[in-house]
Amino acid sequence: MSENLKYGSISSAEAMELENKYGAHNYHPLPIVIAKGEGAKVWDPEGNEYFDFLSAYSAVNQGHCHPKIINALIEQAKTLTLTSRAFYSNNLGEYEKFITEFFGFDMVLPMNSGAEAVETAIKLSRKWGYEKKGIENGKAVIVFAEGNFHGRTITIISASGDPDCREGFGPFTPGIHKIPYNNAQALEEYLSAEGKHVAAFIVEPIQGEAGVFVPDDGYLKSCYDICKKHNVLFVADEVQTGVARTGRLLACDYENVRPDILILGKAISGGVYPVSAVLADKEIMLVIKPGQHGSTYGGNPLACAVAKAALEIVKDENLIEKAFDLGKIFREELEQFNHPMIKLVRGRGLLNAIVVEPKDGKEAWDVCVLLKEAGLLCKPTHRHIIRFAPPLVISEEELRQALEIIKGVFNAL
Ligand code: IF1
Repeated sequence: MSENLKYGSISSAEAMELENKYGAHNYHPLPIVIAKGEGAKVWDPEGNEYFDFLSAYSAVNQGHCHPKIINALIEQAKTLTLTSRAFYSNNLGEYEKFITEFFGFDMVLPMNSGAEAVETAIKLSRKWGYEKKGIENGKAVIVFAEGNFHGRTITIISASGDPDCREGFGPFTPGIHKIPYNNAQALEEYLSAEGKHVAAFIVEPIQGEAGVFVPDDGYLKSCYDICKKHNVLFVADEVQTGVARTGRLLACDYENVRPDILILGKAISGGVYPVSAVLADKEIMLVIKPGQHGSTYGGNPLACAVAKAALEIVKDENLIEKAFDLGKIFREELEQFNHPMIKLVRGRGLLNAIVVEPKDGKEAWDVCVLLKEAGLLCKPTHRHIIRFAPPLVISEEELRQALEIIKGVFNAL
């Protein structure tokens, strides 16, 4: 049975059968089993090699199993893993100093998943709204953009417009208002009318789930200015776009916008451990007092060691510049390729998507299956969009090889 296996002890077919039989069916994965990863590549149990053009939804920016992060994990794991926040640990403060200086904020509130960090930002915004802005008790509103994706909790899906995310999960959290994305006028109109109840506007600088939707230049800056005018917090969810992915440290940097609250997750740990963070200055962060919010694992010693190493790599290996330069090559090559099934190429840095024009019944999902067979992994979103987000450590040579695979698949269609 295991004779043909290169990695692990079960075959791809067996692994898929086990997940299907014993795991909840809350995902519909591409039929590929990953058994090993290194840099921009992954391998299945049988030893077939693939380029990873999903990077666990931009968590693995630093590449799979980056030795510096893995060493930090191992060293810390041998020493101390969890204290809870009932006590101090000897590396939390050091990490907090590091990450706040790295992103330029006074303070951080450490959590684990992206959704938890978004929840944290919502709670922080509401509390700020009552205590600092003077919103009438129980009346705080948070504004979200249509087409958003911020995670899976009840409150977060209350802000979603996606029926798959919402249906069957009500009743929903009140105090949420949705406006169209990429429309600063809509924000101005709503805040002009209702601004005195509004604590925050929470927005993705580029909408990931919506299909890597890049707003018009100036949108974020306009929204920021409108928020300032109405004393509303501008909150950026950079869980997916942050940490060099878009060719800047933060996607908000493209418009020189410094959010009042910054939400980070995914790549702050390089895909090694669930680490998320909410950053803000003191006047905002200190509205949360002891006992009012937290998490058993948030800010644990392993998380701190891993995240510090992962962020150091961003600087050490010039991942911001790499994402910017390679992203340009990627989009230019696909635009010049000029294939009738590729309607549009869009994105920033190494967060890109193509809009697929279906042909002979072949849709984005079918293209992804063919890409997988040709040695490149990616995932469709919204039926006609394919997202391409390789680890930022990918070399130019590897990127060009990947482009050949993509072009080959489209040419064969
Ligand atoms: C899944 C999408 C990506 C996020 C932003 C918060 C979170 C996410 C901007 C929550 C998570 C994920 C999770 C993943 C699919 C995925 C995704 F396609 F749904 F939109 F990345 F593009 N804010 N994004 O993108 O973070 O709690 O998951 O750590 O499987 O649901 P989390």
